[in-house]
Amino acid sequence: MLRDGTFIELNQKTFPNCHLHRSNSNDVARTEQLTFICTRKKEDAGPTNNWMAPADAKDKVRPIFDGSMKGRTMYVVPYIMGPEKSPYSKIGVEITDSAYVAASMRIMSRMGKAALDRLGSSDDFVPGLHSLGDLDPNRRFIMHFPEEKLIWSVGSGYGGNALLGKKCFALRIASWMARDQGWMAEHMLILGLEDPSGKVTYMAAAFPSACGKTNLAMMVSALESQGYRVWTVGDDIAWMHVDSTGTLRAINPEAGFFGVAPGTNAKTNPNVMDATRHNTIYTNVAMTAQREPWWEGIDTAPADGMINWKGETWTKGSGPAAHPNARYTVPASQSSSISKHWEDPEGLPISALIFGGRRARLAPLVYESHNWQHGVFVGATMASETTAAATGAVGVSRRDPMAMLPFCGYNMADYFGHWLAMGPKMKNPPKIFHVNWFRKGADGKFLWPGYGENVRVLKWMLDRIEGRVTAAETPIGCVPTASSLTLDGLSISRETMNELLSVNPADWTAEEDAVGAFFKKFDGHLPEAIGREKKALADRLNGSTVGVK
Ligand code: O2Y
Ligand code: MN
Repeated sequence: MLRDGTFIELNQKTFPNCHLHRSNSNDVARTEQLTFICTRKKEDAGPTNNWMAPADAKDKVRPIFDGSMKGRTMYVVPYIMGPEKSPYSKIGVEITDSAYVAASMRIMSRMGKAALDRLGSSDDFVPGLHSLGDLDPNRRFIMHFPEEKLIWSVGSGYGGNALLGKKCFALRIASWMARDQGWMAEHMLILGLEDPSGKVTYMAAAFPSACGKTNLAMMVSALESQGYRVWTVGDDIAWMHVDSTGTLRAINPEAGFFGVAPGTNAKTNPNVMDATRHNTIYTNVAMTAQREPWWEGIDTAPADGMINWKGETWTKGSGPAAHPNARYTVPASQSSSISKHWEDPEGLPISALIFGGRRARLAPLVYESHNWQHGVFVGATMASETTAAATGAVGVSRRDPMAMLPFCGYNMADYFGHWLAMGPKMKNPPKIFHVNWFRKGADGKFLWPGYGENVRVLKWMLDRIEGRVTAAETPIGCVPTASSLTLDGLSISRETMNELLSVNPADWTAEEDAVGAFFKKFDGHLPEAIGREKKALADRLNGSTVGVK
């Protein structure tokens, strides 16, 4: 890769075994519009997925694959998604003509001999065929065939389009398998919150892309001096099973972090800044004159002599030096926040599920759902406002149930039904919360400091789980009472806290109209329980009953 320019060597003194890869400038992010779920019946893919019939999809893509690897090296990449010894792990085999993809898969999964040894002579694996093709966006397709557990991807060498273990297998194909087999494949980070006694409580959290999942999973707690510490288990995907005792247990199917670099610094994620000092592949970042990686929002100022992500000399005013979707790929084991239990074969017991989004005006800092069914409704009605980096349009609210809109491999209404069916299988279902770190005041500034201070909200959840604090009932769920959030050491006024926790029934009634319009897409498929929860919320908003629990 160094010889043919696929990799550029970074400063080996300050960044040992770190390399820079520059992707084609038309191939810089996963492409939802070119991603298809190919099922025999269109309704099995549902109204939120692009659909193609399997035979049509293969006829369309086969000619693009034809001869595409000629003259290239073909890599056969057997890999395990999940810890090597876990009964919940699954095997994939990716065939690719990209050395960068093979090297990245080695960081992101347990790849090679471990996978072959586990597979033995079994044919129980998910095959994935990948070729860079000619990188023409008009000849780029990411095809999923969940009925035969097969992935075909051509025309892109980037991220989720090309590292087939990640979004394609661990979410789209796995969500289909999970529905059939009675488990859950979710777009969730997994973290452990340690309390002063040393007890660790595990939580899984779903946020749409660009809401800071990796930063939350790797957080340095602002309450560390009080004995509260956050341990990382995973930053993007959780596979969860109900064990024989009725406990929901989660494994992280991945072995590394494929995180977004811009905005990452010693304040937003000190753990990953340390972790990425060695053995890291950087993609589409800029490079300083000292051959060190650089991006917008890093701790150092831009300097003359930098090379931008396209390999051109960067000058002030010439645009961003790093691509906004520039990435680091780093082994999870390199983070000092990694939990000593992150590879436990049986997975970790989950006590809380958290949904979240970026809502400037609407959602309070945190609220708790009434029960599992209500929590599923909270997840199904999630939405997040777009950032400039993602779409170019700022502040447009996009509905993203359970943060799975781009990743659910089947009809999303049936997915809600699957969530509803999972609750009764659990002896003590996790409490379900919703958070919003991004609420803004009238001056347009964020009301909550975020980052390491978010541990205060996690601590409130822990106190709720343990039955130690009260909550005030609102029409949407329960919010913290004035004294139940630990705010010592934080300079935030009572008025700001009131604003952060306020629930405005008029705003929520308008939100319910938007939810209704979204649900209309699902016609006859929407589970009745979701409709009942919607009606109950409307009634509560009309009556606006408030109390203390
Ligand atoms: O643009 C890409 O290919 C990466 S998108 C991504 C990467 C890591 C974790 N999550 C995401 C996502 O979009 O949710
Ligand atoms: Mn993700």
